[in-house]
Amino acid sequence: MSAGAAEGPGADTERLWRLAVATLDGNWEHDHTVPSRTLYPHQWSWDSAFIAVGLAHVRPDRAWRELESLFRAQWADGRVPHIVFNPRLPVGAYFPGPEFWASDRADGAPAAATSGLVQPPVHALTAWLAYRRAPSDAARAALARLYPRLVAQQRYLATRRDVGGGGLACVVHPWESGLDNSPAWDGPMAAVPADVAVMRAYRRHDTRHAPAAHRPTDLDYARYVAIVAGYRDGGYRDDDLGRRHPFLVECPLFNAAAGAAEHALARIAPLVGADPGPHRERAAGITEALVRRLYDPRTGTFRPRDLRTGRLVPARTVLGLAPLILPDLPAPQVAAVVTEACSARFGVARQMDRPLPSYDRTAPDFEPLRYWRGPSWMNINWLVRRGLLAHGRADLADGLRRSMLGLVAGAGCHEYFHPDTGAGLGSPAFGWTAALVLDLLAREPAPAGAAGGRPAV
Ligand code: 2M8
Repeated sequence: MSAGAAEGPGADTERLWRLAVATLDGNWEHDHTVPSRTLYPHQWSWDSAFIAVGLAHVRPDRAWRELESLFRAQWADGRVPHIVFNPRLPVGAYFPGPEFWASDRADGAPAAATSGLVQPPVHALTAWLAYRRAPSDAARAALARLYPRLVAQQRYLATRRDVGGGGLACVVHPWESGLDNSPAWDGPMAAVPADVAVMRAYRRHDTRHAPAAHRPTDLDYARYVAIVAGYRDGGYRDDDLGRRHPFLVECPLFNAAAGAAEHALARIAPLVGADPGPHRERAAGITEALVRRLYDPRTGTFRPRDLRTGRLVPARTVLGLAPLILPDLPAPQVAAVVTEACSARFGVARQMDRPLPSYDRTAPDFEPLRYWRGPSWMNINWLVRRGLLAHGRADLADGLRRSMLGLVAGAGCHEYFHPDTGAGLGSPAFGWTAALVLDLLAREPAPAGAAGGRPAV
């Protein structure tokens, strides 16, 4: 891994910049950016949010089109679907496709075919960052159009999804966490009956494009489709989830994103003539609930709570580092998260000169090649880096930034990376990797004549 390869302005910076812009351009699809032309050819919710951050540096108009096309598919209850299907693609372009989700049969679904699940609500944060990067009248108008939709997204999570009643939203499927096969979900998933019959009726699409050893297992998929089928058959209603739904988990990353969203909405509100006060109050409430419900003082870690058992899951995953993005995280929890991040589980020699893996490196079931069970991902590292900066740890944030750029310098804009060798894994030409590299690079002076009109910072 060439960790230092992208340091400072120069040929390598320019090469990375051009590669990232070309990747985003290549993945642009009429009103959104696909995460990957092969593995994920539709629009994904949190991918679009991260991608908007990168687009704001080079094609700000597209940043707003990206977010607005996603929020046009918002459901009447406020949920923002985790996939918006592109009707121009053939049946079978992705599994499970629109025929499986059958959103057209659900109350309150939009005209577009979508999934019925959500993903971490990072959108208000990234909309705010996109605006700050490229403020203009058009950007402010887009923000004004998005604001009520972002508020509705938060309201949905705070009301319909507070199944535990403790002030946190729960996820009803591992796909909602964004970290699909994280070891955090092994316990809660073991209780889900696998629908092998349903799986036999379909063909997995992902293993045609990536090695099976780098992806979730068939058993994982049988459970994924079983959970969706049950939720779908109940009309994607949330009213009695606690009684009938097999997977209900409060996730630290998901709720940290919801808290960061309220902080961002408090910044956006005055720009669009709204009151920031309620957002500040809700932000404080989420931080308090996260610490109360998901922080374990005995181990000094944040971990998901399985609402089926009432217990915190034992696995120590990178999900537990995400609360660092909350500017109001209390000092003892900040210190604990930084200690965990710098420990042998996630860091190296108390520094951040290697990208964070998605799972505890010292765990016996750490798998450096398999998706969210070990590999390093750009979006999570980007979030943690923001958290380090928010809490005055520029020293660690700089190391993390260098190592993230080193990954892309060495392997290109891959979906994920081997956490030790830096080898590129999953899909090449991956959207959020490209977008977040632009955001990391934008700190440097613009290389002369760089593609995409790189702004001076
Ligand atoms: C992965 O998830 C999808 C299902 O939503 C899949 O495995 O097919 C995850 O990495 C998720 O976080 C991401 O948003 C999505 C598209 O990049 O792919």
